Amino acid sequence: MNVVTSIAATAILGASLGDFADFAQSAPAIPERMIGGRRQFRTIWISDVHLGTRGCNAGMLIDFLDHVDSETMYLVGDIVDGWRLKKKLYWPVAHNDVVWRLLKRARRGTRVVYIPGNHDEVFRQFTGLDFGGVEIVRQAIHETADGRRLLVLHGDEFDAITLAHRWLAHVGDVAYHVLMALNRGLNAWRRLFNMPYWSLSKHAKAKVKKSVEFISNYEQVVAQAAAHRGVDGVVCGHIHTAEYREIDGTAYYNDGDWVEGCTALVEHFDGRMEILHWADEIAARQPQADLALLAA
Ligand SMILES: [Mn+2]
Repeated sequence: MNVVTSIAATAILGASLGDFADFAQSAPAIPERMIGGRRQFRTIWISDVHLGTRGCNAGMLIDFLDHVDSETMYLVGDIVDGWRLKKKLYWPVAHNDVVWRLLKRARRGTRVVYIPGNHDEVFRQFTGLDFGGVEIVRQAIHETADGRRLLVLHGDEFDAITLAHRWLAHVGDVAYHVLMALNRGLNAWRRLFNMPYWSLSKHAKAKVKKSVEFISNYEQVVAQAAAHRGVDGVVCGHIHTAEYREIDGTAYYNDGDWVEGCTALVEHFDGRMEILHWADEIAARQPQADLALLAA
């Protein structure tokens, strides 16, 4: 095991790998809400959580995990940010609590499939293994309730094709973290005034023509690769842009991220797919609370 792996593993487990199974039996710092009565789905896909970075909206993800349940859950990569952890260890209790909840689901009988991405590629060396009931694979084929076959992968596999120059990726990475810092500042300010979470970078990205071109190009490349594999569609993450599009007869799904958009992809029991925008779900709860207060 190399240094990065052991740092990441220690950070996640707060102990040695041998204690992995015991971790889910411990108590989370933030107690679980709504263990019964959660919204049930056949499948849930989340990715790009980036645990170990300040950009991660762990609180919102904890709220999501406490309100939903599924038969199968795919963790579609970049769950932990190994690149950032390597530079400086940032691991608040909420990040531990996310890992705790994921392991607890596996213990309670959800099939949890973890597909490491490029930021948590240190876990790719554990492909084929099972960590506390979590299967680690490089990609998966998911069959929907209505019989469609979907290729599930993180999506960094297509960077070589979609990014013409590697240095551009690095400039993008720096610009991205500046934008994320602005996003945090803005939302701390908005919270002060009781305004709901608003993603600055999501709106900035939609405005920048180059970024729009990159995203649509990426979606095309991924859908073409899926068509080539003979599947009906593809589920990926990586570019932090939740989407559902039909591209030349191939379904392209992106489950988004928990840094900017705070989204998940879900499959209902009839095979119908939906993107859940969790900031909107939380905001929609607010008026009800206010009404209850008025009624009291
Ligand atoms: Mn990625």
